[in-house]
Amino acid sequence: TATPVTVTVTGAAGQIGYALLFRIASGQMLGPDTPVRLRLLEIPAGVRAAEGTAMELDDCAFPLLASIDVTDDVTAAFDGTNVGLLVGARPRTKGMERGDLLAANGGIFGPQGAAINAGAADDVRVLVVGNPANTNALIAAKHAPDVPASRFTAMTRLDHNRALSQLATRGGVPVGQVRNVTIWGNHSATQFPDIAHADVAGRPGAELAADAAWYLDEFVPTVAKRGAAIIEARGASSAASAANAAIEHVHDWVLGTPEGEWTSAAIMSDGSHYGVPEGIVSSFPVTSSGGEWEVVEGLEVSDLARERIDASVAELLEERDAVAGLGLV
Ligand code: NAX
Repeated sequence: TATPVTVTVTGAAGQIGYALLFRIASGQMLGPDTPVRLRLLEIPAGVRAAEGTAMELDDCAFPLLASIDVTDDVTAAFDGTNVGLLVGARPRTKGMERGDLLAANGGIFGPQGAAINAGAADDVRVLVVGNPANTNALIAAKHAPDVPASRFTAMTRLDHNRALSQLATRGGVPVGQVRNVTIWGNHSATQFPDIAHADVAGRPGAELAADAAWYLDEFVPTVAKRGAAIIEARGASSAASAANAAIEHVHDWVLGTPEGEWTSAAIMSDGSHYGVPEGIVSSFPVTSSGGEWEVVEGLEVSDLARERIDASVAELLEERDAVAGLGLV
């Protein structure tokens, strides 16, 4: 049998953690032939609840689940880790300024990056889900100088899936027949969900985008503000859909994207794609093969897209400057 893969999940006692862990343990993330060792990292106040989740994981008797450890020790949590899912973060609370939020998260993602640098496996791959995800990923990467920066990513797959779903509804086609939308920029309200190159059951996305009133006044805000709409309806933020997106991000990263299809992921920009400057974690259209993301080249960027991408990138640069000012990167 295959060697188990060590998967560390932070914020394991939270609502995304609860939706995520059972799917990892059942093989949906790394495939039906790969056993997993789970490491659950929580803050001390969350350890007991994480232990409860671990009991439930035991009770599923998943054949692929080789072991479960629960800890509040960041060094132990990342020792030998192959896949790190960084879900736990400090949420913005009432009256909190952006600087406070970035500083609080720097206090989480800096030490986690350092622990990954010190102890993770050579092939470690990290997905940051906890918000502000792009900048938290940047902070973690900067604290892991010995790990290639390409191993630190942030999640825009939920935004991507939201765009696929909204586009399917508009086109009146099953969502399985929609592909190649792109989320550009930051996982925030400034993100640009681009449908110009999409395939909507054989119909070019550009055709639907030509209806600018629908595209810009309905579609784009619906995708970008879907998180708030879920909170409004459910009384709690997206959890199962976020966990699903995390599963798909890591699945595609490790096992590859399907032929002829791309997805969206926020990756470290090297400055050579679509005018996005070096040194920020920004979302691009990407494919994966051999365990490496690659930016899809040669897509035409309209004036509209240029403007929207630049605006989201400007926000990422501001966040980077703010955390640099705080000494976090
Ligand atoms: P919860 O508040 O339910 O759970 C977070 C858990 O993280 C808590 O159990 C907490 O004790 C733990 N935690 C806090 N600091 C920690 C640390 N230093 N080490 C380990 N654990 C720690 O939040 P949940 O709904 O699960 O959301 C988690 C994060 O995902 C939030 O930051 C949220 O904003 C973010 N999201 C990101 C999305 C994306 O698309 N990138 C979408 C969904 C979600 O909003």
